[in-house]
Parts: sequence; C-alpha cells; structure tokens
Amino acid sequence: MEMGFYFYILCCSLIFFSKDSTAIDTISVSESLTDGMTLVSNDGSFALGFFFPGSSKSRYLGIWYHNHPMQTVVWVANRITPINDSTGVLKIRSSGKLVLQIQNTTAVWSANWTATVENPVLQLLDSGNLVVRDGKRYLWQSFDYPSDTILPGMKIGVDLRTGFQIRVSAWKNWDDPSPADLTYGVELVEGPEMVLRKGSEKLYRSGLWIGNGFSGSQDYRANPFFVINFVWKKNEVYYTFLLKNESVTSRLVLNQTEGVRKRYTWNPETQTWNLFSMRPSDYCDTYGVCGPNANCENNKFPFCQCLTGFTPDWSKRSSNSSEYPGGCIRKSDGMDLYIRVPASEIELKKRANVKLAIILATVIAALLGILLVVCYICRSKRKLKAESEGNNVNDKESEDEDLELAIFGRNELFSPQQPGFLVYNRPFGADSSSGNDRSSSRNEISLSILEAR
Ligand SMILES: *[C@@H]1O[C@H](CO)[C@@H](O)[C@H](O)[C@H]1NC(C)=O
Ligand SMILES: *[C@@H]1O[C@H](CO)[C@@H](O)[C@H](O)[C@H]1NC(C)=O
Ligand SMILES: *[C@@H]1O[C@H](CO)[C@@H](O)[C@H](O)[C@H]1NC(C)=O
Ligand SMILES: *[C@@H]1O[C@H](CO)[C@@H](O)[C@H](O)[C@H]1NC(C)=O
Ligand SMILES: *[C@@H]1O[C@H](CO)[C@@H](O)[C@H](O)[C@H]1NC(C)=O
Ligand SMILES: CC(=O)N[C@H]1CO[C@H](CO)[C@@H](O)[C@@H]1O
Repeated sequence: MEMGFYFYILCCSLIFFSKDSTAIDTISVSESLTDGMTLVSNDGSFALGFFFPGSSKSRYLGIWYHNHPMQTVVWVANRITPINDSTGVLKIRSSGKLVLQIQNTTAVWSANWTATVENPVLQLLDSGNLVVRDGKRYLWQSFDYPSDTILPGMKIGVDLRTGFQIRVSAWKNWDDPSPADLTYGVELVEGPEMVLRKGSEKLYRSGLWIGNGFSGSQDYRANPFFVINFVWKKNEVYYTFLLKNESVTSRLVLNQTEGVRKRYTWNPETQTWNLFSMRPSDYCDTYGVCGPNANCENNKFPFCQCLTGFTPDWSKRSSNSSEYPGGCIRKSDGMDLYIRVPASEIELKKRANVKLAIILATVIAALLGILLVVCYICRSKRKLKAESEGNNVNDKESEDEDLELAIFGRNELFSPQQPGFLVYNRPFGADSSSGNDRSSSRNEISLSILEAR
C-alpha cells in the first residue's frame, strides 16, 4: 500500500519535472523571445535561445539539443553579427518578418519573404527546424539556411528551377560561428554528388549515387542508425538522411580546423556523441590526391599507384614528398595493336551476304595469327636490342599489357570505294583520326577490315 503510494508520487513528480512547465514551442505576433528565455520543441528535443559559443563573450541566437548534458549548437541565426549585451530580442512581425533586435531598435538579423500572411507564428519543431507558419503553410524555415550541421530530415541540395542552393558551412572556430570557407553540398558537374570544399579546392567527393549509397562511401549501407536518401527530380536534387531509431539521433557537422566533415551518433546510455565517420577519412579520400592516371590505395605504399602502362611523372613531383608524384604519364615504350572493324556495316549487310561474314571471320583469324607472329618477332627483336643496350627489361607485366587488342565498333577511316581489305602499318604520329585520349609516343598498328559493297 505504502509502496504504491510512493510509486504514485514518484511517477507524478517524474511527469511534472519531465514536462518543463514553462516550456513553449511557439511565439505569435504580440510575443517575443528575450535573452534568458528559451523556446523548447514540443517533445523536448531542441531549444532555441541565446548562447555564448566557446569562450566568447558575444551572444548569438541559436538552436541546440535541449536534453543533452553538453550544449551542442546545431543552428545559429546571427552568425556574422554577434550581440554584445543582453538586450537581444527575437520578434515576429505581423507581416511574418522575423527580426532579431538589440537595444529595442537595431536589427542584427532578419528573415523575410514576399508572401502575404494572416496570422503568422514562429514555432520550433521536434526536428530542430524553426519555422514561421501561417496556419499549416510554412513561410520560412531554418532548415533552408543551415549553419554547420545537417540534422535528420534536412534537405541539402539545389532547387533546379530557381538555382537556390542549400549548403552547410563550418564555423570559423570554436568561439566564432561566422561562416568559414569549408562548405559541403550537392554539386552537379559530373552528375550530382556531395562535395566538400575548402574555398574553391575540392577536399572530398562522395561519388555518384548508386541507389542505396554513394559509390565513394559504400560503408554506409548497412548501418543501424540512419538511411541516406538522395533525390534527383526535375525540380530539385537533394541529400537527406532519416533516423532508424529516433532515440539514437545523428548529425553531420563540418570542422574548419580539421578540414573534415564528421558524422556523430548519439549514445543514449553514456549521454555522449560517438564519432561514426569522417570525410576525408584517410589519405586516399582526398580528392585528386594522386594526380592523373593514378589510383590511390590505402593499403599500398606509396598510396599512389600508377595505372598499368603508366609511370610516375617525376617532373610534377610535389615539393614535399618524393613518394607522391604529380600523377603518372604513359610509358614511352611499347606497342598497341588495333583492329578497326566497321561492325555496324557488317550487321546491316549480314542478311545479304552470310558467306562473306564467314569469310571475314576466317580472314580476321588468319590476320590475327599473322599479326601475333609479327608482334612476337618485333618484341623478341626489341628485347634483344634492349638487352644488348643494357636497358631494364624486367618489366614483364606491363609488357604483356602492352599487347592490347582493341576492337572499335565505329569506322573512323575513309569509306571504301571498292571491295577489299586494307591492312596498313604506320607510326602513330601520322594518324590524326585516332582518339585524342591516346596521345602518346607509342607506335600503333592499325588494321582496317573493309567490306564489299
Ligand atoms: C560588438 O562589439 C564589437 C567590438 O566592440 C563591434 O565591432 C560590433 O559591432 C558590436 N556588435 C554589435 C551588434 O553591436
Ligand atoms: C522598447 O520599445 C517599446 C515600444 O517602443 C517600449 O514600450 C519598451 O519600453 C522599450 N524597451 C526598452 C528596454 O527600451
Ligand atoms: C574542430 O576540431 C578541433 C580539433 O579536434 C576542436 O578543437 C574544435 O573545437 C572543433 N571545432 C568546432 C567548431 O567544433
Ligand atoms: C531505440 O534505441 C533505444 C536506445 O538504444 C533502445 O532502447 C530501443 O529499443 C530502440 N528502439 C528500437 C525500435 O529499436
Ligand atoms: C607539406 O607538408 C607540410 C607538413 O607535412 C604540410 O603542412 C604542407 O601543407 C605540405 N605542403 C604541400 C604543398 O603539400
Ligand atoms: C532573407 C531575406 O530575404 N532578407 C531580406 C529581407 O528584407 C530586407 C530589406 O527588404 C533585405 O535586405 C533582405 O535581404
């Protein structure tokens, strides 16, 4: 009986204390939010109020997690206009305009729009989104003007009709929330992807979206905390993420000092943030770190490995290190073998002359055989020559790769005037019809098979 009574008292007091009796999540036109007051979202997740960042004496209006032991600010209104005293007041005008004033007059920050409004209110939602709404219509939301943090449900992207971009930008430092040059957002250049920039320099790119993750960060796919979504529609392209379990929240934040984008997940048991991921996470995540024609491989040393057939470009070596040259260039020795087949024409006339196709196949096989023999002889000669000159010939692997058989489906050569086959052999430099991507000093044997008209 007594136990029951105490249990009842305990429950009542828990309910009483857990519901902050003064907590409000909405202010209307006649009300205001002064320094010292907070607006708390309905479920108690987030608070809006004035705060001092780090050891700074300046005050800012911001949003932070309400129930966390340490204040983690996720949004700042007056990022570039700090307030020096405690006279800051946030008001919503009858026009719907949001103003942050000091000393009753000077506006240090405002948010406005052109739509006409009837009864606007300011509300802090459970998601951490501060909205001005007129009935059910949202006129303005802080999620459209993020600071350094991406919260679940926030859309980071581009409105393709207006060009309006939503990007996050890091705080200058722990004491100063003004925007630094480290930014993160969607970029559309090579297909939409997430790009982290320091000024104009690309530090990290996610790779393209491949349905359930980005090609550059596949480790995200099967995590227990959140799902990432990347939406590319006619009108908009954006990145967002949603929580799998609301009590295990997650946030993405930029850090200017470290030049990284970090993801944290909340640990409700220890009441601390756990670092989930960091980009760039290692040497190879840094965009373009190896220069052209090279792969970055974290488990190799040096990290930068030239593609097969390429050699380090020592002329562009970084002044810092001999290990990571400024990319790779094509090896100057070697030989390519190309067989150009006007496949479309063969396809078109197949019905007309099946016999010819059979003959062609036979002839191709025969020519291939001859060419292989020729190549073998050439290579043997080259080897002999190299050996006699004392050159390094133990590069067996790349030599094997040099014997490429590339069959081109398009006819880049002149149109045949009469039936027959044409085989010709000439130095690479003499051919202007060859693809520009093959600019090298290699010799090229082109074999063109032309068909009867
Ligand atoms: C706060 O003080 C700094 C330095 O004294 C000044 O530059 C700045 O304009 C002041 N800000 C406001 C909002 O008065
Ligand atoms: C601010 O202005 C209002 C009306 O203009 C006035 O009633 C109020 O006393 C002023 N407050 C301060 C602190 O000056
Ligand atoms: C960025 O990281 C540094 C080093 O870990 C830390 O001291 C600093 O507080 C971080 N900056 C912000 C704005 O959190
Ligand atoms: C959500 O996380 C909390 C805390 O870790 C856990 O107690 C709860 O069971 C989880 N809920 C679901 C549906 O997984
Ligand atoms: C050279 O190395 C130093 C120290 O490792 C680093 O701070 C600097 O940014 C590097 N410079 C270049 C051009 O890579
Ligand atoms: C966010 C926004 O649109 N702010 C505008 C509010 O109105 C003032 C004055 O008309 C503009 O200067 C702001 O750019």
